[in-house]
Amino acid sequence: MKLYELVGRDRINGYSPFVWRSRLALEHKGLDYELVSLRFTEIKEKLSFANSKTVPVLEDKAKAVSDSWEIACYLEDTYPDRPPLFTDRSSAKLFDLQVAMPLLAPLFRTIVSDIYDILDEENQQYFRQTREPRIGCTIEEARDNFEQPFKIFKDNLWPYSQYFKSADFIGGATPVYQDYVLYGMFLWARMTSPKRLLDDGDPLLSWIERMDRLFGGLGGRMKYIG
Ligand SMILES: N[C@@H](CCC(=O)N[C@@H](CS)C(=O)NCC(=O)O)C(=O)O
Repeated sequence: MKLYELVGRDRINGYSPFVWRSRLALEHKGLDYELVSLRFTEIKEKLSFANSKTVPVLEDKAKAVSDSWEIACYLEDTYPDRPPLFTDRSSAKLFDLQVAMPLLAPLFRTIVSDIYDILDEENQQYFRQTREPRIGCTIEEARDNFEQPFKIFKDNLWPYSQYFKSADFIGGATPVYQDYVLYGMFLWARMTSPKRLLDDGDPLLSWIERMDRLFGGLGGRMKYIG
């Protein structure tokens, strides 16, 4: 099995929050996979076989699956004898959407200039061209004005901080796909940005430590790559 992922200047460390979801889902299922590293500017050409303009793409036997949600469903349906990713597929899908606008979007605005800094020159140019229209300002303006989106992000973390006061994982005693969705976002930020997102004592920090220890400490080994 091959998982296509996104790397920066170092060509080594995949940091995409969406790829992390798929990678952790593969780990959860105990499946073997090979990572194929791509930079932004390589995605279109290298993933044309899968008809995809984004990572992650999973290649399994003769099949290519694009989009992290589709990959999760594919793994669940194709490998039902492995540990289940979902306790309830519809609430997992709803969670996927609940993370998108309230958390991923303001966090992206918070760290967009840090992501820019971990890219090589050609990809910086591509990132600027594609992301500046999306955020409605320049990378430099975003760098200087990250406090407002950062506050939105932190405010929207409230239910999660509350929840982890009394639960180990979103799945309860063991992690489910939703844990990987949320944790993938924190890995993305940890790898691309030197900013500290959480205050001491936040129950989310203990959950992140538990997530860091899964799969032989895979996530825990991920550090800032800038
Ligand atoms: N909904 C997609 C989103 C994937 C996505 O946006 N991937 C980004 C990397 S984080 C990408 O490949 N972007 C390609 C580009 O901007 O050219 C999923 O969940 O897989």
